[in-house]
Amino acid sequence: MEASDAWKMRWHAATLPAAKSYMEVAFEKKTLVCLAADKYTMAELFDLLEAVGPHIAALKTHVDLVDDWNKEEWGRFCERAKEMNLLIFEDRKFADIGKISQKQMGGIYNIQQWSDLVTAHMISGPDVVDGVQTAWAKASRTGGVLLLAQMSSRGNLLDEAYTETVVKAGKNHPGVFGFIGNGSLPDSIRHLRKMVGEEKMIWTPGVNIATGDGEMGQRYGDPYEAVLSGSDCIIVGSGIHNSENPADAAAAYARASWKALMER
Ligand code: 5BU
Repeated sequence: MEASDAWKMRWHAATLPAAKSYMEVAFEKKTLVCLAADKYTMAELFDLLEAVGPHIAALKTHVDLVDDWNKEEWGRFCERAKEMNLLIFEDRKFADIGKISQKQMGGIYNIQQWSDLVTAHMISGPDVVDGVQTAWAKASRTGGVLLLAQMSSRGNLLDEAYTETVVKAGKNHPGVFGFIGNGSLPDSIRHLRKMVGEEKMIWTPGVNIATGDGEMGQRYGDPYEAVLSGSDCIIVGSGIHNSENPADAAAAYARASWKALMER
């Protein structure tokens, strides 16, 4: 079997190189897991990456959460992630006008230099995508934007009409890698997949083997169900990093996600 057999229509329809890279890595490692590495020190981040790296296909960061962040160690952290064949995904949720989003890709964290993927809200209009893409281009790099079409948190304001508008605008945009969907509700994912079609990715946070309510309004759905419903990547944080054995937990999420892709 090759990656194209595993991913079928998604593989053939994909246009962004980053989408094929992700699908290849996922195929090689038999995992559709993106780790949400929500840790607050560089040492914890390194430990988590070493433990979990073999079982994941992408690494999601919140660079501004890290108490002892510094450029040198962050550089090494990203290098290590690359050695482990991971896409680096900064969940920055850009939302400003295009030119400011472009500048926010730089600054002290210099996201444009090390990220392969970033998130953006389309609340300010489609130019946010162009802003982010211009930043990568100026840094002589390429990357993809995941637009927030849905969210996993309770009471969020991304209603159906908003989701539809985002998908319509993002679906044919070459700089859009895909959409964030609500991993806690399989029906929402199915609905989103219908709107999105086959070409773009749907990545879903709000996934935990223990389904139900999480902390502070987070909601969780089952990893296997999320992929069966049309998610291409399950974003898992505490389900992995808060478990007693993060490596075993990550392997379990990987198995569930891969089994679902094979059945899909
Ligand atoms: P958790 O520990 O698995 O609940 O972490 C979820 C991660 O996904 C966390 O880093 C959030 O910032 C991120 N997230 C989310 O939970 N829900 C959303 O709708 C979006 C991102 Br967008």
